[in-house]
Amino acid sequence: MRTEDLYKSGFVAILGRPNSGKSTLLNQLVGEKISIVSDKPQTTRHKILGILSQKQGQIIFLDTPGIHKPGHELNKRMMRTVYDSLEGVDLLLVLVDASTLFGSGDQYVVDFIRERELRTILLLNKIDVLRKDKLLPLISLYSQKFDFAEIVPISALKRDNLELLIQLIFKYLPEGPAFYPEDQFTDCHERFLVGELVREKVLLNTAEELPYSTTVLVARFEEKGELALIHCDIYVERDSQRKIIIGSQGMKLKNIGTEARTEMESLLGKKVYLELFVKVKPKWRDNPRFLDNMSIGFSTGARS
Ligand SMILES: Nc1nc2c(ncn2[C@@H]2O[C@H](COP(=O)(O)OP(=O)(O)OP(=O)(O)O)[C@@H](O)[C@H]2O)c(=O)[nH]1
Ligand SMILES: [Mg+2]
Repeated sequence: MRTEDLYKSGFVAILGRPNSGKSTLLNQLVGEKISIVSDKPQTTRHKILGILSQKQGQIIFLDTPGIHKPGHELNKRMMRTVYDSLEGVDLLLVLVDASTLFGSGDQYVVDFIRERELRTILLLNKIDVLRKDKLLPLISLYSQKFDFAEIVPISALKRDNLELLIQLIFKYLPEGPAFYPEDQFTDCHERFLVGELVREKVLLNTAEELPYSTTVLVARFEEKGELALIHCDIYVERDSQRKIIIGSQGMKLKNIGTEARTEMESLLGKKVYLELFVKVKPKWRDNPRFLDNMSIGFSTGARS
């Protein structure tokens, strides 16, 4: 039997700086919206699993928080999640935002992967917004820094080169069984995913420090036939932030609610009655019990 005829499977972690496009890539590879995406760094706080089942085999992707120097306890836990995600993986995908200049944050990522002894594919992402003449110098810069198994320019957003990437990943995966049923695309609970959708809509509707200071707890998730009753508490650190999220005459919160509800309805395939409350919890980012409650720092969002 030829090696390309074998059924292959394995775990593939997606790593990189915040905002490099990891969650966009996970969603595009799996073909489902699993991991939330925003233009604000440090959007992903958990390990998020996405499963791609094809005729050749099954790839289990792990989206991770962006690699950054941690300040708050929240960030330390996010980085712990990155380390935990590497355990037992067969392959690493390291994403860089090729549309920005190489800087100290990128060097930090290179040093991070140098310390691991894992086979790594480098993905130069966002080539849709990159001048063509910038690509070759970047490839040569990175190839001097680390012995990557492959270097592939992609656009996660436009799906450029993603089919090629999937074939390359299969090339490096071992023969093995399917770890999940073929129709399953994540192990995250719906309860976790709806909370993330609310957080995504808050991120997309706010700026500056708010995205970092916001978190969401799903207080109620009840399915009654064709209806889902969902109640989420949005937590911020200061009353001024609470006012920003609510907005003038409650308009911003209403908008956040409408956007989140629409996506929840397509996720759950039923009507959603959504209630949102905004609460103040000073310094929650350094509160271990509160972080435990949100399963931040545990190995998977599936726990929520
Ligand atoms: N132009 C362009 N934008 C992209 C591409 N991939 C991702 N983006 C944008 O980059 C921003 C960050 O994307 P995410 O997928 O949230 O990035 P991330 O690496 O998961 O970020 P963190 O979770 O914060 O670590 C979003 O605004 C995406 O739309 C791409 O290929 N091209
Ligand atoms: Mg992300």
